[in-house]
Amino acid sequence: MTMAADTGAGTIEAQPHAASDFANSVLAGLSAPAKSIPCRFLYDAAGSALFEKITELPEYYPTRTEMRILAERADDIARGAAPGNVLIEFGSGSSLKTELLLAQMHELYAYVPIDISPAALRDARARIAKRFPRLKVLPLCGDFSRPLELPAEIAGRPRLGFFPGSTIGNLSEPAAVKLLANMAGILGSGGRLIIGVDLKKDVRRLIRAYDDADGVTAAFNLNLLKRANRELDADFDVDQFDHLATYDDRHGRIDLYLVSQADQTVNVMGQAIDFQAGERIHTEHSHKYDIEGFHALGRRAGWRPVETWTDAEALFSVHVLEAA
Ligand code: SAH
Ligand code: AVI
Repeated sequence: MTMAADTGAGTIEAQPHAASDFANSVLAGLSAPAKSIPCRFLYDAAGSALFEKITELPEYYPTRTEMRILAERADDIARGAAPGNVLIEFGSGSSLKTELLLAQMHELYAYVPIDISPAALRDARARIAKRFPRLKVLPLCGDFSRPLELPAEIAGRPRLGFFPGSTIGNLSEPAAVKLLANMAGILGSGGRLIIGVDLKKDVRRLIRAYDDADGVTAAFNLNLLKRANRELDADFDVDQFDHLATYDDRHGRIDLYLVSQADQTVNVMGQAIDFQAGERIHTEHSHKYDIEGFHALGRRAGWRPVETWTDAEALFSVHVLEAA
């Protein structure tokens, strides 16, 4: 269960079970025949900071393209937020995109950013509170894929959801349908969700976005092993692993891996894990959709597409969905 971590100016801490979730997930994921670590663990304080650097890379088109679409459509989007509504954002990170909407959404009752990264929430809250001093900001630190305990203060208030960044693409299709269906439950019948979705495109362009020339995405991926060393008493030699981004045409997704450069044994919490040279740890899916495919996904989760906007190059899409 996700706990209300903060009301206003209080502290924002990781959930009590976050440490054991990381330990259990790494041990289970590295003991399986095909090794993997869930991508939600990419976002400790260092990972969140590296993600912000990714968003500024010339190769990483999604952030600036979505920002442009949101800036152009902010008036239309804001019309869906009546005075007294609550804006709930899933995987809010820096909340930079949200500022574009908040500037046009007057008299919201509250803004509830939900994120697994306490560091990202702390920075975002400070900035939002400074720019919008009259807005009630109620951050929630936790995993949006698990049951959420929303702040009691927003009970009974109409809600609007915001899920930008194509974070939906980081979930497998069944998990994405489940999450979207949960969001429909949270936002209520007739509730609306504004969601950003990355689109299928030239594979070379996609690969470049996930394997940039400066190695920032590599550092973001490898930080997972550094985090295990910091938090799980592991002894990964990070120089003995390489970042790899591939495109899986059948599933329409980028896959990130960490590839062992040698036969080696790593200790994690006293458990020895063997790697063969060339063996991979899967660390992230990033699904790319076409408009129809995403609408079909939304419908399976109980959502009706209301509006869809893309940029001139059709790199990225922003949708307004309504809970059926
Ligand atoms: N919305 C921002 C950030 C996207 S990065 C943007 O569009 O730029 C993805 C964000 O989702 C990160 O801040 C990460 O910490 C958060 N996140 C990833 N998995 C999560 C999970 N399972 N539960 C809650 N937050 C999660
Ligand atoms: C947050 N998420 C949508 C990013 C993506 O594009 O899949 C995470 C990321 N991974 C590597 N670069 C960016």
